[in-house]
Amino acid sequence: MSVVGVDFGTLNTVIAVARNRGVDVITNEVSNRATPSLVGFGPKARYLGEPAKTQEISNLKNTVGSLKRLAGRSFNDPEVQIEQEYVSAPLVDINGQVGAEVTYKGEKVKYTATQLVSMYLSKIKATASAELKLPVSDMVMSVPAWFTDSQRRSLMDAAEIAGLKLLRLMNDTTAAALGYGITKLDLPTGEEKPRRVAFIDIGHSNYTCSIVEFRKGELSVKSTAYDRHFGGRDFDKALVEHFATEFKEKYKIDIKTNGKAMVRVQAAAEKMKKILSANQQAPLNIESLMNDVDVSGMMSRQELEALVDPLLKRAHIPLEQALAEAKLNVEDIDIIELVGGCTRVPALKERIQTFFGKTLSFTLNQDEAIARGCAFSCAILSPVFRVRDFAIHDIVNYPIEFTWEKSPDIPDEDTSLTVFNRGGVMPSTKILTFYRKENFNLEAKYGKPELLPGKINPWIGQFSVKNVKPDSKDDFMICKLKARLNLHGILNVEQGYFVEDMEVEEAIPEEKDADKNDGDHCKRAANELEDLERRSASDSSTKCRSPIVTSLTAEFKAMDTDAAEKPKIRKVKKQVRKGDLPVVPATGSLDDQSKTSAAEAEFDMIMSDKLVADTEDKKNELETYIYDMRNKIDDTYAEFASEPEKEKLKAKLETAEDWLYDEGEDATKAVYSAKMDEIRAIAGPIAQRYFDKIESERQAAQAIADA
Ligand code: ATP
Ligand code: K
Ligand code: MG
Repeated sequence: MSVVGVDFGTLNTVIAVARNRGVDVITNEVSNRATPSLVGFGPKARYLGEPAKTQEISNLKNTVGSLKRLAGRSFNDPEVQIEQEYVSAPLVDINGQVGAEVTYKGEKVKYTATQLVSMYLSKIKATASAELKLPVSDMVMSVPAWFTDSQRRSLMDAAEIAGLKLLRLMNDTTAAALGYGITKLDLPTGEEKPRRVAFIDIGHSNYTCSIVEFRKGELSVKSTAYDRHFGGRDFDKALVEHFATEFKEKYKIDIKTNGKAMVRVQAAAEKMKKILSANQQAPLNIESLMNDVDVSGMMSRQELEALVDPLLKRAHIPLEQALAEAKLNVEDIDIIELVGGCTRVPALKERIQTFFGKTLSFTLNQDEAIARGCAFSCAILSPVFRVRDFAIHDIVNYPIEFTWEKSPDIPDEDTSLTVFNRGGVMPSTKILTFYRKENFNLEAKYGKPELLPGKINPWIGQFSVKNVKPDSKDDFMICKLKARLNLHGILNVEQGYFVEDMEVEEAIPEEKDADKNDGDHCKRAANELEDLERRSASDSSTKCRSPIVTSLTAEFKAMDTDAAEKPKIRKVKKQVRKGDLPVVPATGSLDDQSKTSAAEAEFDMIMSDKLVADTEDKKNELETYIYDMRNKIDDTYAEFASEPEKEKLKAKLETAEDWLYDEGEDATKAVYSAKMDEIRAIAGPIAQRYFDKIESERQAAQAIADA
C-alpha cells in the first residue's frame, strides 16, 4: 500500500510519497516536481494537469483553474466573481453550487467544482501510481486552514469520487509544521519551555501564519491567522493592469478585449515577477501579442513594489493577529519558517523580518514542505508504515454552535450552545446530553458567520435523533450524542445512545463525590457538555484513536489491585449505557448515490481518455513504421527484396501515408492496427530475410570463435 501526501495548491500541486528511506517529492509525466492545478476539455479527451497548461492559450474557454477555491462554494457567493477573474472558462450555477460550463467531445457540459476537483485528483492519483508502480488509495491532502465545513466536505467527496481515501485533510501550515518537527531530534522535553515556531505560507492566492509549539513527539498549533486574498496572483494582476494601460497608450491595443493576449501577458508578468525577486530590473517581450503588434516593456523592483503597495501594507496583519491570538509577543517566537512560492518576494521577506526583528529561517523547501508534511502524516496514519509517532494538535478556527427546539416538557431549556470554541483543540469530541421523551432534531452551524469566507452558508448540518421514548418510569430518556470535529476539520454527530441512572457498587475513589446527575433534570437539560478528549488524548494517530478504551483499561487495572486489598465499596448513582439511538444526518456532503454516479462517470471518462491516448500512440507507431520502412527498403533491406517487391512496398507505404494525413487523421485504434498489419504483410518477409542473414552471420562468427 502506498503512502502519499498532496499539497493541492491554487496554482500548483506537489506530490510526496513515503518510502522506506524517507519522504520524496515525485515528478510527473514531464519530469516536473509540481503539476499545474488545471483541468481542460477537448474535442476528444480531457486535459488534466500538464496538458491543460500546454493547451491553455488555445483552449481558454474550456480550461478551469482555481479549483480548490471554487470547491464547496455556492454560485452566488461574491467570492466566486473574484475567482472568475482568474478562471477563463465561464463559471455557472449548478443547483446552487458553482461549476464550469465547457465544451467536451463537442458538447456543452456543466461540471460542479467538486467534480472538477475529482477529475484533477484522479490525475494526481495516476501520477503517483505511475511513479510508485503501485495502486494508490490512501492519501493526506492539504487545505488552507480557513476552509469551512462545506469546502472540506467538497474535497472529501471529490477524493472519494476519484477513488481516493483521504486519511486526513490537513491545514497547510500544520503540514509544514509536522514536516519540520518530525525530523528534529532536539525538541524540548517535559518541563522545558516549548520551541515556538511561526510558519508563514504565502502561495499563489492566500497567506497564512500559524504559531506552533513543539515538544518532543508533539506539536500544538497555538493560533492561525490568514489573509484569504493575498498571494502571487495579486502581484501578477498588478503587473497585468500596469501593462494593459501602458500598451493601450504605447501600441493602441486593448489586451482586455482579447483573452489570449491577457493570458500571455499574465504568463509574462509571472515570469517578470520571479526575475524581480532576484534582480533589480526585468524586461517583458511578447511577439505578435494582438493585431500583429510586438510589445515590450521594462519594470524595476521598486516600481513593482509601488504597484503592490496596498498589498504590502497589509502584510503584517496576519502576523499580528496570530501573535495576539496565541497571546505571545514577537520575542516569544524562536524561529520563523517561510514556505510558499510568494515568500521569495524580497519586499515580503523584509516586512516579515522587520515585524519579528529576527533573521528568517528557510530550512524547509519552500515549494515542497507542505506535501512532505502530508506524506509524513499519511505515514503516521497508515497501518502499513512504521514511523515515529508524532501527535498533532490543531486548532478550531470557527466556533460551532448547536441549536434545537425546546422540549415541550422542559419550559426553561436553552435552545443553543457553542460546542466548539475558536482556539479549541482540533480534532475533538464532545458529548451532549439531552433529556427527551420523543425524537428530536439538532442543527449545527458556525456561530460567527462574519468570520467565514465570502458568503459561505454558516449551516453545517441537521441531525435527527430517532428511537427516543419515555423510559420505564415515563420519565425522560437521557440521550447522549457524540459530536466530533474530526481529523479533517469536519463536524459530525457520530453516535447517539441513551443511558440510565443506576445504582452500582464501586470502590471508593480518592476524590470527593460527584453525583452531578442528582436533582432536577430540566435545568441542566442539554447543557451538559463533556470533553471526551483532552490534548493528551486527541487522536492525531490511529494509535490513540480510542482514548476512552485506554482510560477504561487503566481503571480496571486499578480496581483489580484495590480488590486484592479489600477496598471499601459504596453504592453510587452512575449513568449506564442502555442502548443506541440512531442519528440521521443531513449535511453538505454528497449523498451516496450522487457519489456513486459521479464515480462511474469519472471511471468512464478515464477509460475514454485512455482510449484516446492509446489511439494516439497507435497512430504515432504507424507513422514511425512507415518512415522506418521507407528508409530501410532502399538501404538495410535493399538486397533482400526483389524489384517488384520493392515497388509493391513503396506503393503501399505511399498510400498508407496519404491515408494517414487525410481520412486516417482521425481513425480508431483498431483501424491503425489493421493498416499496420497490411504493411507488415508485405514488409515482413523482406525483414525476415534480413534477420535470417544476420543470424547466420552471427552463427558463423560464433563457430569461428569456438573453433
Ligand atoms: P495557494 O497556497 O495560495 O493555494 P499554491 O500553493 O499553488 O497556492 P505556491 O506554489 O506556494 O502556491 O506559490 C506559487 C506562487 O509563488 C506563484 O504566484 C508564483 O508566481 C510565486 N513564485 C514562485 N517563485 C517565485 C519567485 N522566485 N519570486 C516571486 N514569486 C514567486
Ligand atoms: K503548492
Ligand atoms: Mg499553497
